[in-house]
Amino acid sequence: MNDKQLVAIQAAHQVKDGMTVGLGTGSTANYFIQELARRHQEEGLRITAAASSVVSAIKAQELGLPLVAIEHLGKLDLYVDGADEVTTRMTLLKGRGYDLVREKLLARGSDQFIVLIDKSKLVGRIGEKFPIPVEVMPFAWQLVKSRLQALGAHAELRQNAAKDGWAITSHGSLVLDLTFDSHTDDETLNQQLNDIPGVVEHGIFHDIATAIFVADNGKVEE
Ligand code: ABF
Repeated sequence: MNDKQLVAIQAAHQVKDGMTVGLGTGSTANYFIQELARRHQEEGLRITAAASSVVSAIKAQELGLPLVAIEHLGKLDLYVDGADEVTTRMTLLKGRGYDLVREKLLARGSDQFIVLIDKSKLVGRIGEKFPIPVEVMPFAWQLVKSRLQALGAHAELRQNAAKDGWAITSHGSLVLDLTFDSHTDDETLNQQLNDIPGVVEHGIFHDIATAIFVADNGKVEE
């Protein structure tokens, strides 16, 4: 069993009968979905699930998990997802795979948000290893880019996988990937990005996670 599987199984055992559970997206979240489906089938665990992406919805459906559309949810009991970076203050970088709007919506709407990572994702500051994704309304991208540059960011419009056009999210937004020459305080940057008109959502998840499960060579720390 690999480390991603290990944390995912541990998180799946936090789920209690009758819970409404948000399903994250990515390879770690996939292991969580698998174990949840196993518990649903073999142990009779009753849950209602909501997916943060089409990919996770299809996976959950294939494995027989009862799904509800996000628009029918007033709140969730638990959201479980991976992340790209996590600081010691439990601030996260997420959304390299585009679905950060739904991910943040489910994470914020949930009583608990468990983040599943291996040790390699622990960082001193957000943006240390990866650019910070910012989803923007298509007509707003140039004005938003200027605002971001004024904050000291390099902002690159993300290309699609084939590199023959721009990346479009499932909501029809564009993505600007931000890098900085000098260190910017995560909390301040989070607020600055929240305040820019035309920004749909961004990849800094500050003050949302309630627990981080960190796998390190076959062991899990909380
Ligand atoms: C998604 O999965 C993203 O927010 C994050 O970028 C990524 C983590 O993926 P993995 O678990 O495959 O490392 O939730």
